[in-house]
Amino acid sequence: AIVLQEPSRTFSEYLLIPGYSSAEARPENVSLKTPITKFKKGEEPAITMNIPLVSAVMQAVSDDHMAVALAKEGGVAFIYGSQSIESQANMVRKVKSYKAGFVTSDCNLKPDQTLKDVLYLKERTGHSTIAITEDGTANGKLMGIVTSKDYRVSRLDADTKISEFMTPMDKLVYGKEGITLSEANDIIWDNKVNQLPIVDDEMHLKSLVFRKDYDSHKSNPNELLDANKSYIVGAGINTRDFKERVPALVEAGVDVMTIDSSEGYSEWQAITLKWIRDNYGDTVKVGAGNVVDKEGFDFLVEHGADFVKIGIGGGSICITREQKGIGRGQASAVLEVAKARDEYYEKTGIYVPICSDGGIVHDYHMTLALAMGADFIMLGRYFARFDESPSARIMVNGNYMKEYWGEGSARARNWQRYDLGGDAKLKFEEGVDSYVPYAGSLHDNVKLSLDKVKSTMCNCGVLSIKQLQAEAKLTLVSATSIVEGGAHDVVLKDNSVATVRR
Ligand code: MZP
Repeated sequence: AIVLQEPSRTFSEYLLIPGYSSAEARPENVSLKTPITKFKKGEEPAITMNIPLVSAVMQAVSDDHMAVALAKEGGVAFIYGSQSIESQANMVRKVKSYKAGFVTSDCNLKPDQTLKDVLYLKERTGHSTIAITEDGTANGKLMGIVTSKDYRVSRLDADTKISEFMTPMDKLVYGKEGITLSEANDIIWDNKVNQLPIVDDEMHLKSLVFRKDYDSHKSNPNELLDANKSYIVGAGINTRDFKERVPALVEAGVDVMTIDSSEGYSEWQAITLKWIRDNYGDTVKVGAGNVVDKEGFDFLVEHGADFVKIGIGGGSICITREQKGIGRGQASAVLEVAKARDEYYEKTGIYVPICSDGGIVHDYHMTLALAMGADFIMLGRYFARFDESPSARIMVNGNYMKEYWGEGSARARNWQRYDLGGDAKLKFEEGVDSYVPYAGSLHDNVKLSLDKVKSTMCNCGVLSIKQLQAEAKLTLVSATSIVEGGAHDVVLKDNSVATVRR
């Protein structure tokens, strides 16, 4: 065996050393733009993100709601592949049907459903407006609208039928299909409503326009849209059913895919990539992984990957290292693969972005991952905590939690992710089922995390991710300096100790 002498290191073993900060080094001057897909020297990548974050290919993390919420912030969600092809393609289709300024309603109920259904849908989607259509579908005949003010003030029973408290059609302000954004805007303002259903001549619902869409559209310069003004969306694929899944996702409008696998240095990935290139050339964008060293990176790039994902065994829900004894500390893996990417660029003039996947615990780990060479970061636990993730919010021991389970857990049963060509089933678990503390809205949390990243970049005197990768100075930390980094040698005030004021 070859024994690497350098230990396998994690993010928490490093710190950044500040560099010279000029007066220009202010957070508002920092750009977090970053490429997702490979490009030639002097050319632009096909897809660039405005923030370096993507959400994990996981049942508990990335569905269509997550995809829209993250694209609004400038990142990309990879919709989970451990579901039927039809249902994954439908999620992609829903995301692509959201238009800038127009939100196609996927939040509908029938008049004979109850307040309980309204509350569940609101909790699940975060939408405060629900369209009531004849058959409960997005294209059904519009019967009314329910917003929280319709039921919040009156003490209604959870079993009250929606028809008893919705704003019915004759009291509803609506617009006809074909009106322009500014006409819709005028109706909204003239009638002092917060939302405007758009219907066709038969009163079938076409979309909902929200007042906040104009505001957020104007005020969020990061929002990630491609040529037809729809949100950018990603999806996970596997090395088994790609011949059926890829065409369905492409037909649904997916912008970028990734082969989702616990170990990507394999012939299965080469076969999958070859099939995609043979059938679609370079028009379909697909990343591959996960790998943890130069050999893995070179292999996937040679077989046509648009980006390469790094990380084995570092995910918060992952027990692969305990079960199988394989993996590598995420920092060591990113550092080695980033070097391989730079060498490849030097040699060929082709830049293949790399993604650090899993193991981000603190916000500063994001900055470290970028400084170590990652072009973007995939996160599971982080996004699972927000309103927009698919799992239910539940109370555990007096605290709100969200459920978060690994793709290799018995709950997800994503055997394709661990597939080595055997029979089609999960043989043993490589992931756990867990809770993560509920943390509120994606928008607020992403903003806070990235404010920290930008602030640290200013401390390092850099204004872009490229500059951070080139100029960051990192130091290893000793066990005793880790102690020095937290509050130490003081007695922390604690809420349980009564304070006597004089
Ligand atoms: P984290 O952000 O929760 O630390 O890690 C998320 C990453 O863990 C995912 O993107 C994926 O690569 C990996 N993952 C997902 N399921 C499992 C598992 O069940 C896993 N072992 O390791």
